[in-house]
Amino acid sequence: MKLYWAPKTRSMRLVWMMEELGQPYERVKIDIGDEASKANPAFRTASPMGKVPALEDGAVRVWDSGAICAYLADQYPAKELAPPVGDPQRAEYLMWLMYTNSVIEPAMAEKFANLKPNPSAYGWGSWEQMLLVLRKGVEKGPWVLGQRFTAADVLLGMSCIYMRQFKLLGVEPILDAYAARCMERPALQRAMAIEAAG
Ligand SMILES: N[C@@H](CCC(=O)N[C@@H](CS)C(=O)NCC(=O)O)C(=O)O
Repeated sequence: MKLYWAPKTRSMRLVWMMEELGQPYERVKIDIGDEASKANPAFRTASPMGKVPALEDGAVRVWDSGAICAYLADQYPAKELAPPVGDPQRAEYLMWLMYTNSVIEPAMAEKFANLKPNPSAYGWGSWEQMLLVLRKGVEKGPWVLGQRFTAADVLLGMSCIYMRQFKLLGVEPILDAYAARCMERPALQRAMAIEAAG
């Protein structure tokens, strides 16, 4: 497998995911500030928008951190990073797997842009609604599905870590405790070392 990535980007989700999977893979660094680097044809086949992360796996080309996490978790069922089809927790897993890219990220954009909240019209609800639902989801723990750590935690955990780093959060003991549990995972620690090494 080949992962197109760049440090300090959403690629971190996939570096963590790869470390959880423990499968051999190659990282190909893309300089997202450099059009020539982004023009790499193999990269653009995997990522038509020129965004990282993107993945090559045999004949498969896939981009978007949520889609890649979903793909990998299903592709390597032995790693138990997704409840399989037919499992009673599958639907809840899918809902949380989508939550980062379909709710948290647009809500973060609302916050950054200081948009007037319009929760019944905006698909992500609002920044406040997003936090309320996320807190309820991770409160009991240790993971969003309870005892089972899944790819959904990779996406949600990175979101909690980044929202804190971006100084978007006030006092958030539940989200901070969840992020701290994520930070204890050896796979995330390895991913952070990889990112720090650039
Ligand atoms: N929905 C995508 C967003 C990816 C994305 O926007 N990546 C940014 C870096 S964090 C990027 O590659 N930007 C470069 C560009 O758009 O030119 C995902 O979650 O993977």
